[in-house]
Amino acid sequence: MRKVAVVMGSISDWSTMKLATDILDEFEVDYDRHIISAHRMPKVLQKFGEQAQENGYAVLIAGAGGAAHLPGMLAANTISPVIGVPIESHALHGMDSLLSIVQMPSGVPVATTAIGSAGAKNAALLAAEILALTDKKVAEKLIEFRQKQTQEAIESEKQF
Ligand code: RP5
Repeated sequence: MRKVAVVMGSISDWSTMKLATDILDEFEVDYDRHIISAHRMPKVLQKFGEQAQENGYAVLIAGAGGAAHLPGMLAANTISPVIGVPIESHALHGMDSLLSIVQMPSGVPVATTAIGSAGAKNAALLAAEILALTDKKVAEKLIEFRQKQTQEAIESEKQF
């Protein structure tokens, strides 16, 4: 079973990460949601990462804010691809989250998206694109999604 894990560091990340699960729902991609704080639940995090492959997770989406260790530490514990979503923090508007997720040293990659809502949505789309490499149904839905988006952009000109 190939599915996606949507992991976040805190329940306070959910309003952003829900935008990712909304897209996974739209693409009928199977996923599980988890709250795993890197600094409050380090042992749970390690076990989750180590068991990600045997639990059938083809891709992990990890959203975290502030000193956002979660995506990097998950990536350190699995060879499944990890997509990091920088949550928009209050103090530094997500720049802290972005820099701490994107600046992974060589050897353990995290595919980092934009800060906040665009990043959460794109993380789900990227996960769908990875699944689409071997799942024709998801590939077809992605093509439809792109066509609809293009059409909406074309139509928007008429609203001037
Ligand atoms: C991070 O700290 C979480 O990902 C969250 O974005 C941030 C604040 O967490 P809370 O203090 O709201 O639980 O671990």
